[in-house]
Amino acid sequence: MQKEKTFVMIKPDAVQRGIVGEIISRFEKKGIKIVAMKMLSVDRELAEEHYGIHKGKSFFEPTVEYITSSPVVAFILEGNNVIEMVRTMMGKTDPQKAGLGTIRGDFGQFIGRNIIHGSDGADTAKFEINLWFKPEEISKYCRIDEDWLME
Ligand code: IDP
Ligand code: MG
Repeated sequence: MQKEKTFVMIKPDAVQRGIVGEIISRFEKKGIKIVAMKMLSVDRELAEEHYGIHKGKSFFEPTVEYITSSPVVAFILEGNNVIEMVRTMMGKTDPQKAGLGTIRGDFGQFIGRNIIHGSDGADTAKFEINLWFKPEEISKYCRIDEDWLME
């Protein structure tokens, strides 16, 4: 398994509903390492770049408005196969279809208020990490449980 980084964003609805800690806690308990984290109010330019791949689709404009409506918490997670692992932990895009036990399945009800974003592949992760973070905002360290997570 390859060590990789992924970009995750806790969306405005989850910040407003006070479940940031619970969501981050799930990643921590899974043994996934946080290597960068910040709260920020997203401007239109950043939101449009982030969702650029969806430009022209019906949900593009509402999604840009959603993401810019109130602060988000953005972070970078690092670990083995972490891109896929985080997508699995998030669940399907539509919280109604996401399984119970997933973040979207447990905390969301509507596709337009789906709690969290996570990069969907290696290229997207690279693009999004670059878009949201400067290199000096990313920490390098070992967690004390690392030896006990791996076989
Ligand atoms: P993903 O976040 O699971 O990767 P995408 O298809 O890449 O899903 O869509 C990006 C985001 O756009 C979704 O997380 C959601 O916030 C929003 N979105 C996608 N499809 C719809 C829709 O049909 N209605 C409203 N919002 C949508
Ligand atoms: Mg996506």
